[in-house]
Amino acid sequence: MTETVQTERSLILVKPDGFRRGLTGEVIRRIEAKGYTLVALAVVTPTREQLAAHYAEHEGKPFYEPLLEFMSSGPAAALVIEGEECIKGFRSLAGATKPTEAAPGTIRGDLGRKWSGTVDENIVHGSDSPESAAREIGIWFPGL
Ligand code: RTP
Ligand code: MG
Repeated sequence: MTETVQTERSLILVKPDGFRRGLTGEVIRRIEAKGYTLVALAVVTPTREQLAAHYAEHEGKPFYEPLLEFMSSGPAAALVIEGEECIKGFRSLAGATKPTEAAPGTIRGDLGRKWSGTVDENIVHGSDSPESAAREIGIWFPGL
């Protein structure tokens, strides 16, 4: 049986730690090298409202407030990418949530480490499902 390969979109953030460290270009290089297309790209200073919407699933968890503080600590880059199964594919490029557990070869494994604080500063975010992608694209690129 042949499998249908989905062309889909994903919302990517180069988080404030990655942006601050000048890693935006490296993240984009890896996305393009994988064969995904850039559909939208912006430098954003996340507002509390955007972050509360983006991370609504984590409200009430112990790391929620530190996470919002970290995510509003400076500018970030927001991207919409497109490609076959790019949601799952980008999360493979990103690696495991904790930089210390992410495999070498991944963005977090190659470039992330423990800097400070209570949340994992892990350079990138990528949508985890088509539903999340549609919701998150609406938060960062309304009208796209
Ligand atoms: P993301 O949503 O940012 O792409 O990351 P993820 O799916 O790999 O991880 P998730 O469980 O959704 O958590 C969101 C972000 O919160 C921070 N976090 N820190 N215990 C901790 O220190 C902790 N747990 C979560 C990370 O920045 C994580 O990416
Ligand atoms: Mg997540």
